Amino acid sequence: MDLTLWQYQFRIIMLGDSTVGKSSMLKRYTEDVFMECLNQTVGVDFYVHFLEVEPNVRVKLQFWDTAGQERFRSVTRSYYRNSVGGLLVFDLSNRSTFEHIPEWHQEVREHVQPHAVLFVLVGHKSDCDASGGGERVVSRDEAEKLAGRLGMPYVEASSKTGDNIATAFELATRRIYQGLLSGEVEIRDGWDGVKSSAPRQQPSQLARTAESERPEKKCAC
Ligand SMILES: Nc1nc2c(ncn2[C@@H]2O[C@H](COP(=O)(O)OP(=O)(O)OP(=O)(O)O)[C@@H](O)[C@H]2O)c(=O)[nH]1
Ligand SMILES: [Mg+2]
Repeated sequence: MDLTLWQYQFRIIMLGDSTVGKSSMLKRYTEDVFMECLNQTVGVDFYVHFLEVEPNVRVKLQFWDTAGQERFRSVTRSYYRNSVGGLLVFDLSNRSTFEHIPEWHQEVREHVQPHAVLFVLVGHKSDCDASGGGERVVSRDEAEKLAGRLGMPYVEASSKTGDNIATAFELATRRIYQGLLSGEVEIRDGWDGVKSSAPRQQPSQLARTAESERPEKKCAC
């Protein structure tokens, strides 16, 4: 099977303060590597991964890895509008990165309205207590409460150990896919958040069609 074939393409943005580990999460997910010393992202980087969300439905995930540093904000802002999903990442051992999450969320909302980006909140560096690299200063309970208030799921993960990294990305992907099936997410002209290889067939119709009626045609990237 050609691994570059896909039925849908989702654009997903990584957001959160500098050093929370956004690039490390993507390196772990797409290359299965972890680096103690990683250059800070300059502007925006780009990663690709493929995921089968159900049998014969393959999604190409395009990730925009944004720089958390404030001086790049005008560049990273221009990527909000064409993202269908996002991971809002904070560092479990750095309280201010958690406190900034509502600001990141609000900033995106302002730029994409009247549409929405489907987010997952990630408490990252969950290894921090065990590895001695720093102590956890944000409890699971308060992070779950914030996620609930912002209307998004919450997951704790570590790029260092690999724990829950795939879960975090798959949660985001499945949330978008479910949104497509339910009609919450719609493919719009002039918007690159979601692309389909069968553009005339509405994804919400797909949910109602029998298995045999799913689009057979696949598209290369
Ligand atoms: N203990 C621990 N350290 C991590 C983890 N993930 C990343 N780090 C470290 O955190 C530092 C910052 O990671 P990056 O992935 O560059 O952070 P970033 O969010 O991409 O930062 P910007 O590009 O500046 O926005 C690096 O030194 C990593 O080695 C993790 O899961 N556990
Ligand atoms: Mg980075």
